[in-house]
Amino acid sequence: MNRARSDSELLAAAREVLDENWIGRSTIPASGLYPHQWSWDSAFIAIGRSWADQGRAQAELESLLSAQWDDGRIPHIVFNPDVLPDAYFPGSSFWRSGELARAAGTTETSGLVQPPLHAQAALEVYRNAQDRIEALAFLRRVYPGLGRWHRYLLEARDAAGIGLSAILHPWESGLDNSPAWEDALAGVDIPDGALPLYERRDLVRANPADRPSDAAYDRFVYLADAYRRLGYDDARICAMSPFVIVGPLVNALLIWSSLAMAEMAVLVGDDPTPHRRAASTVRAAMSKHLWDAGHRRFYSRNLRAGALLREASILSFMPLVDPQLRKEHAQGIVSDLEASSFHAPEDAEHYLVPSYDLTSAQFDPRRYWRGPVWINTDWLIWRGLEQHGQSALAQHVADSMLALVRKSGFREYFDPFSGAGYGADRFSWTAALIIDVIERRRATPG
Ligand code: 2M8
Repeated sequence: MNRARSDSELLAAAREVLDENWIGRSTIPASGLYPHQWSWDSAFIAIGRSWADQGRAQAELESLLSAQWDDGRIPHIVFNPDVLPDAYFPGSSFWRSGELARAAGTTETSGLVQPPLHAQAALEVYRNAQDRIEALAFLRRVYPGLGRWHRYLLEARDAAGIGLSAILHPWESGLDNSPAWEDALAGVDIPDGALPLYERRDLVRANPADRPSDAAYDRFVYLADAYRRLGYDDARICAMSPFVIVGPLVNALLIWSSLAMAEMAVLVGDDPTPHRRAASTVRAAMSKHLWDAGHRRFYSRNLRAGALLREASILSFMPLVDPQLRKEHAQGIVSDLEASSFHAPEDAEHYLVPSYDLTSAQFDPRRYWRGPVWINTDWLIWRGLEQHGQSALAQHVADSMLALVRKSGFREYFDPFSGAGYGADRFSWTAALIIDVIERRRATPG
């Protein structure tokens, strides 16, 4: 049980979680369930750390970039050589990155990617830095790798040549088990004998009621294995895979991060124009291919089926992180956030923002990405709402984040009605983003 804590106590407790999860060069998401470095977790963690620990914030992003592949991809997992090989499945022996010429040096990694928050994180590390001279040197070090990362996403991952970056696996979405992928996964037939033998490690370390089903996991493993068999060749997998999706989270973060790249370009003496142009291209493509004017919502598009995946998930709200999002689009998102599908009645206990439609039969208050509140998606919505002048709703979301952590601790995710905490405990991005909420509110009292 957590007693009500002041902001200062919460800050100290959050920093303790991050320091406990520090493994000498980066921070693991949580001990037990996630004992390696995860890509977008590190971006969130660097932002949280930047307020009081510039050194570790920089190291977090630089250690991730040191595992970047020659083709520019930043792998979604960088394996920690100090834990046992079976500590997490799929481990390094599944991905076999070391056998590929394009994989980084001796560091073992996965071959998938995760949503591109990294450039925005690097810029925030610079902005919050205590030592500005060192921070500028840091930007000069990371800028070229981040530029290669964006080129990879904008070129190798533009599967349909429409200016949008595709994901090739639900693990690449960051919202792995979301019902948003259900339709597309239903189209994945596993031929007899094609599924490698495997043993789930997550069920040993977490409550099975919180985790993806076995049927979903089989598809996750089959798709990852197929990608590896093709040598992580994007052109081939984009042409052959049954799971090729362009969505609003990855592409909105690509816009936000491209605008961050433009700011960094000015700071390091490079030309910002290509980054601004990239942001505009992706924004126009999102408007054309992902916006559903009837529902006034952004959806993911299944490129294989050539259709929108009309699922009411939290993914639809992510374009708010684009500061230049069209007014009409921002208004559509705000009305959705205020409607009963994502906002329980004010008079009963509730927390914002559930990861899936509260009124849907598929809503589940505790299963991984199928309903619970997650602090990282809340944080993205909070920052997005602030950018679009929606301060009352933004404050409501930030209050929910703080209330959840005060009630249940730094958990991985939370029940949107009772606020009960589920999944891993002492979870890094929850701690990091709570630090950002408290520090930003202190820096800009309103
Ligand atoms: C979850 O994903 C991993 C696979 O990458 C898993 O389920 O084992 C997701 O919540 C993902 O967004 C997150 O980055 C990762 C580590 O926190 O866990």
